[in-house]
Amino acid sequence: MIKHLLSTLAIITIMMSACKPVTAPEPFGAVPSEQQLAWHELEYYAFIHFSMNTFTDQEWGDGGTPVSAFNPDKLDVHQWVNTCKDAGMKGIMITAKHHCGFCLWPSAYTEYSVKNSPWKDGKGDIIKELSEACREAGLRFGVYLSPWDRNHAQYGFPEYITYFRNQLTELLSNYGDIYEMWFDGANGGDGYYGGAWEKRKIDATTYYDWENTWALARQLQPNIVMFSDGGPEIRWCGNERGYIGETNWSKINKGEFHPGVAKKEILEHGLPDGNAWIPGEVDVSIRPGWFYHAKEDSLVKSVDKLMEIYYTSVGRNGNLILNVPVDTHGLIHEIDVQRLKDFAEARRKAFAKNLAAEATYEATPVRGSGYEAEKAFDGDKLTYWATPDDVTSGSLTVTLKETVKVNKVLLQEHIRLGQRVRSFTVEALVDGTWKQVAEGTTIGYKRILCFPETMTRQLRITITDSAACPLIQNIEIY
Ligand code: FUL
Repeated sequence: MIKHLLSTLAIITIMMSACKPVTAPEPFGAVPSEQQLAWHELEYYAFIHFSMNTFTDQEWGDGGTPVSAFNPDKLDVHQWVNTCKDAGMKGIMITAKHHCGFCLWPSAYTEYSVKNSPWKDGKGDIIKELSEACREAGLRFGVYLSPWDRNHAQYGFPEYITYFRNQLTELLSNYGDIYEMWFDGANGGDGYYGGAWEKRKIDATTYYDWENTWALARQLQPNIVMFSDGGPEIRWCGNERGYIGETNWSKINKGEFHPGVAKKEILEHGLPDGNAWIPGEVDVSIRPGWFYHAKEDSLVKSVDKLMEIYYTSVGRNGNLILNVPVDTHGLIHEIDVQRLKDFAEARRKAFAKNLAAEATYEATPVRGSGYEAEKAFDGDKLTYWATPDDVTSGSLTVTLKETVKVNKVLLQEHIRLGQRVRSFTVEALVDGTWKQVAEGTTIGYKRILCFPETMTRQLRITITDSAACPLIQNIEIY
């Protein structure tokens, strides 16, 4: 009887420990906001540079060109939107005002805008047309408002800040949802300045009183994310050539940088222990310049170059904002339209079949029930393979349906709880031995590693070091 009771007790104890709920991992370090998470998922969107510069064949207009020069004869925002949508882009960011100060919307605060141009007899509003066309097509809409204004008479004086905020208020109040606001770092220098034709210097750390400008933007658009060299939500990648660091943490220290004042090295790589989630955005143009120049028609980047850029931006935990200029007709040039299509097709081919979708998986160690290897393949953004709290390394093996050629692995961390992985390797089982085919440092929102084509049926991904227990949300193999 006692023996029976003891064995029953033992069974109950075993059952109880097996049912012990596995606790969820705690967030680690700085984590993204809901708005930043939504921004990460956009991955790839368009920059459109269009302004007075388009008509003067310049990159930086001095602000003194008469408004009469702005006169596109076939402007069609639907052509822009369709081009970007067909290209697989998720949104459009437009230069509402570039450094020359010319406004693509009829601002009430300046005469230097479309309202005094011959285009549509001064009745047009590009920001209105484009924001509506984007909304209809399901694309996000973003706005670039240059802090530097080479046209405005009061640039460099306190009055200009009021002007700048008035314009920001117009843009963020009258055109629906704005997903991202772009504040460029180019600041001060010579210009027209209402006819003064002089050089105006400002202190970029104090002049704009950014904290209050950002607060105003947030009040008008609670879901907005703001880009500049130092955030506050999205940071520059430190170059305009289409790449972010191979090691790329989505964190830097809050308040350390200002638009126009930042260390490129830190922008390129982020900081493993940065105190704020401020991920990097890679801005690059499909042509050498940001604005349209007929002489660059033969210099549109090749599909190979664009693919390289894709892997060194989206493939390295950075969003890609690819610029396509609008020409003097008010259209995206046909060469660029075709190139964007071909680039989309090349991506479609490169990622045609996720071989990991039909596979079996095994991981060690596993945190417990609900955190198994399978969770990295279920397409659910809220589930992931995790190790126990005190374990900062682990391996996951994928067995494919059959032996095939593979050359790419795509990994995603569950960044909702912070970025953790410091290093990892990818091995393939070739003729019975494990052969390392790739290695990497950070993962973050998304990491894509390309390696020479390898015939294999089994791949092993090993997280070799992580700042806290690794949480792997998604793995794809191509
Ligand atoms: C730079 C600007 O000066 C360029 O003209 C362009 O707008 C680019 C995206 O940012 O800093």
